[in-house]
Amino acid sequence: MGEFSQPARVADPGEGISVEELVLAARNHGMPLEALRYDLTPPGLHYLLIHYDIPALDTRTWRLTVGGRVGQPLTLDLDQLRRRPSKTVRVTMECAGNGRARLTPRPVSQPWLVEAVGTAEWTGVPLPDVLDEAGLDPSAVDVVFTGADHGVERGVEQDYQRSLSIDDATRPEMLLAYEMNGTPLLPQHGYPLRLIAPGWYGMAHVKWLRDISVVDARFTGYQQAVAYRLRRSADEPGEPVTRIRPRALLIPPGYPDFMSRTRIVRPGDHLLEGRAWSGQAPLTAVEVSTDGGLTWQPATMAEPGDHRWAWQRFTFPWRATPGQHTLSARAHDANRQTQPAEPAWNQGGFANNAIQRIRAVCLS
Ligand SMILES: Nc1nc2c(c(=O)[nH]1)N[C@H]1C(S)=C(S)[C@@H](COP(=O)(O)O)O[C@H]1N2
Ligand SMILES: [Mo]
Repeated sequence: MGEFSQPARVADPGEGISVEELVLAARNHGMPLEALRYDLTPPGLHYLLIHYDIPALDTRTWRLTVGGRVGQPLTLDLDQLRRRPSKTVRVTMECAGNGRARLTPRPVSQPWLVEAVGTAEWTGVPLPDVLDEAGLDPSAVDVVFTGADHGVERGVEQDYQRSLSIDDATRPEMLLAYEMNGTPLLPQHGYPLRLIAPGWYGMAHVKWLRDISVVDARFTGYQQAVAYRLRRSADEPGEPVTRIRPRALLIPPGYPDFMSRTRIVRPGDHLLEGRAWSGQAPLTAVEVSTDGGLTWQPATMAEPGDHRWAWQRFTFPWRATPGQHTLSARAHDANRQTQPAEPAWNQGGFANNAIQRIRAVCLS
């Protein structure tokens, strides 16, 4: 693997956030944590991650092509997609780089803390229906999704492309979405069409989708084989980043200090509230700690209802006493996975689901 096909650079010891990282952070905003109070993230508060530029697509000329190892290649315009049977799925999406800026050493890329998350209702055509109509050839191995955006990453010029295996691509929840929360996709969220891969980290949900190609060998594009891998060093192939690890986040209680973001709370009873999710298995429990992780107690969780792929609200009554407090929550899922106190480091800074710590000062 050449020098330029390496994943992200790692910051030197003590190297602060650079102007390059600030340029990314100013384009790609997170969800303010107080927006955890909504089941559906209000428009504009959902996080954003855009590798290159937002393409300007005109639906008079835009088409989705479906080809490769299929019996019947398809070319579909937006009206043809909209006339098909549709489905709406509520999905919590999280960037695989969420938590990256807390790693030491820091992988140099979009410097997320914990806020690269949001929940929306996506409406569109089930992907398996479209693949079924095109007719998968017995030689089919992967399905490759290509966006209309184009750029250079670590010296490799590319269209944004990701793949799913045939088994993953034909799951019933996979969606070609043209609406977010009941209105056409906004330009920044992939207008006119994007893939929605419920349960997967954000990179799989290809925006500005223009082509679906079925291929007869494992796809080795940059975003699949180079970028989104869990590796300890730059010269190992690593494991692919796939589904979202369990995570719980609390709405920071009280009110913030402008610069330090320390929370100020009044003495007495508070109802702590947050949301928790896992893309790997249904949640089984959420616990809260108000003493910096020494002791944990179960939170009360709302039922998921029909929304297997969306976060779940939890609450925890807390009596604040004067002094300093560190508040945390952690999620457990049915795969017996939970969250670590300290992040497991990897080269790209992916899938860091270490437990959130909120500093609160209770004034007497
Ligand atoms: N075509 C294209 N699709 C893309 C991206 C991109 O840069 N180009 N970014 C991916 C990443 S890394 C994430 S986290 C999600 C973010 O989706 P959102 O901006 O709608 O929240 O989109 C994914 N889909
Ligand atoms: Mo991402």
